[in-house]
Amino acid sequence: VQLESDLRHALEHDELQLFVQPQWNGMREMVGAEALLRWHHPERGMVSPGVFIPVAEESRLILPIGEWVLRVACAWIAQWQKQEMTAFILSVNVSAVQFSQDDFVDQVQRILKEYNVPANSLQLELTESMLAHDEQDIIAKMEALKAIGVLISLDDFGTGYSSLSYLHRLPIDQLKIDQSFVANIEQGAKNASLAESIISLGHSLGMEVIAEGVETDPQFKWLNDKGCDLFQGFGLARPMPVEDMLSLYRNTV
Ligand code: G
Ligand code: G
Ligand code: MN
Ligand code: NA
Repeated sequence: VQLESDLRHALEHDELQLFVQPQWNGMREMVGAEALLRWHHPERGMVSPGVFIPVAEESRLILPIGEWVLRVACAWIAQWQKQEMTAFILSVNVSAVQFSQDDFVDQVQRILKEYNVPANSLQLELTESMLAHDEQDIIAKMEALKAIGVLISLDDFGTGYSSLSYLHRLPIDQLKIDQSFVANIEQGAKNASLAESIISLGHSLGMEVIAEGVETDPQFKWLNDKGCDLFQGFGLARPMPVEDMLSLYRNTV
């Protein structure tokens, strides 16, 4: 309860910050980033989203927080469009609580318009676990988002239970291999064959595949050799303030 009222205060007093973690292609070019929330609590210090997102979801504070995240994201994209970063894609995590709102798609469309941002520069990360809920509603919302032109990534992929026939019917642009499948991959761990299967599955469904939690060069190389399209992880770059990412971007292109 304390955390909840602190979180309400945080939202109103700019204690929330949006970090970004770069995403790279096989030629190690930075082609996008994932936006990740950070909370600088005045007493507790840095509170992880793993801790406060569940609190935000339970209290529904995730709704104003999620809207704030979308606005910050679109404001950045609008800047980048003027700075020769027109192909750069920013991915934003969407909570199941947000996505289940009747006006979610309208909200996204309204914010894109407000910031005059091309829809295909914004990617929404939905988790595989969200797919377990109202199938018709999910399909309808994803199709409405696709009609606007927004990209859809399926986060934490491989940890849920989506059936192939269901996946096939969803307009998903990208599968994000959960980091648990990437750990020790280069040592031929059991998860290596799973990661390889996810890459083939994604490609056979016409989807792009990104690996998260890439911590070492051998992991990057292994995944790249298997045809994985994009890479994200501490071994390439940690989540950082947006200014730092822009410096890194300018130094690497
Ligand atoms: O950044 P970190 O790895 O600590 O993130 C932990 C969890 O918090 C991840 O599951 C991530 O998806 C989630 N998360 C981070 N930022 C956001 C956000 O802006 N919105 C939502 N809904 N979840 C987020
Ligand atoms: O659930 P989601 O995929 O949105 O969570 C992303 C989380 O993964 C972020 O909290 C981010 O800090 C974390 N993360 C990003 N790269 C790595 C990595 O290479 N290793 C580990 N252990 N975590 C990572
Ligand atoms: Mn994510
Ligand atoms: Na994930």
